[in-house]
Amino acid sequence: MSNLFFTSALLPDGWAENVLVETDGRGRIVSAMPDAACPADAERFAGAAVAGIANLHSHAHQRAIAGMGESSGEGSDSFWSWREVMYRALDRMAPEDFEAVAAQLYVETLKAGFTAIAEFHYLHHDRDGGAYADPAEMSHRAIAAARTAGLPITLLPVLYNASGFGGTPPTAGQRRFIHDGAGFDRLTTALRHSYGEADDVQLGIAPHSLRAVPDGLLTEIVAAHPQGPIHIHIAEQRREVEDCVAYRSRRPVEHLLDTQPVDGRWCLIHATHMTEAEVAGVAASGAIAGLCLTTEANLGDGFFAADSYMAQGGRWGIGSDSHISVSPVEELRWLEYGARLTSERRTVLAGGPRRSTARRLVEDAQAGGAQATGFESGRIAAGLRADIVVLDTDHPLLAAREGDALLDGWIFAGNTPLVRDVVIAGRAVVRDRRHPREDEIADRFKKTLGRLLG
Ligand code: NGQ
Ligand code: ZN
Repeated sequence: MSNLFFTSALLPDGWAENVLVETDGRGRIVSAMPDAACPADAERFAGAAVAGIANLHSHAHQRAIAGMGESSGEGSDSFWSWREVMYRALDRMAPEDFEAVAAQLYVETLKAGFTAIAEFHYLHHDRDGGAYADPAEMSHRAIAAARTAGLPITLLPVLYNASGFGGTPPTAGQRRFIHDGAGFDRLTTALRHSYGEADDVQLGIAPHSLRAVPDGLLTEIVAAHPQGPIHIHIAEQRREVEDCVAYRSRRPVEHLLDTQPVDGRWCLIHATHMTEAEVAGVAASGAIAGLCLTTEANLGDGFFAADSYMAQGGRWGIGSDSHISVSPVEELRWLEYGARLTSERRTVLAGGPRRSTARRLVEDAQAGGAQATGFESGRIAAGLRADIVVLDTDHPLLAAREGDALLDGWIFAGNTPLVRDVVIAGRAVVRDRRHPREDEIADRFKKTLGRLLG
């Protein structure tokens, strides 16, 4: 049992002051009482508390190459050539290197105000493509890194089986990713055995894409995993949409909706290229659209039909994917700005007159992130996890703001990170913008990159 006291907090029915949050031994909220006195034994946070947002799409290993594919004419001019740069960086990455990179990323993730991460994990095998003595070695490393940082993790072991539609064989650069159905089943069984009961770990599955998983195999693994989130990359680049149409005479989202039981367990990553009928189909399915604005911008993917999808009640969340940027502010700001730039209007995603744009974006991303990760979180309410971020209301960027104006200031104004404290399962893991292990973790990360890339 522990008590947390926030001078202001966004509760499910609105802003409240002097909120006392009681948590139980597992870090769940027992009660959230406004207008309370601060008991002597409570941990006090001066600032605006909001439920954390889950980062619903991560490839942790790509943190090692953030910003490295930005020179023209060096093989990094398209999504597909960027992918070759990324594959090459994996040639030398050993398990301890991966863990060091992931730990750095996960500390950055927490400090930015994300309170969980879904790791879409496909770096399974040794450098020569052979299985490790423990085939779950790299999955254990991801979870160890998340535990070092104190970040709840949804591990999504990826099934990667082919390099393109029609089951074309994997390329040499993909050798560390590949499983058949039986190997994938052994991995997910081992992970369930190790982490099935853990409070800080959720397990799901991730068929990599319709390109990388033939239809029959996709149907098999969906049937074999009746619980937990299912994430898939769906329609990021026009070329993959064209390849899908050439192979199946159908677009990827259309094909998925027709052939799989897409519902609230599913998260469609990069539902970038959709027709209006596909937008309506995904919105009606209850699935989450996993939006990764900064990566999609960085890789030149295209812009998601946010206005239409949200107007139809579509559910969505955000992820930092390649980690070119790790910030809910940037993801949400780019989402609204993309909608403004393409529609030539303002407050496009506010959801109606006289509403705060950031309030709408933050609340949708909280709910979508919770659904996509499987963690019971996303609101400061009894029964849910006490995963909470506190905004620094003393900062000049938030001066004279209250209520929703604080969220609008956080998401749209300036470039200073305004998340001051982060609470995970009722305990502060970031205090005054510092993580207690950040120096040690950053040192290890820098040494690792020196070895990998030097
Ligand atoms: C990935 N990343 O799996 O890391 C992909 C690139 C692919 C993004 N799609 C590789 N952003 O899709 O084949
Ligand atoms: Zn991805």
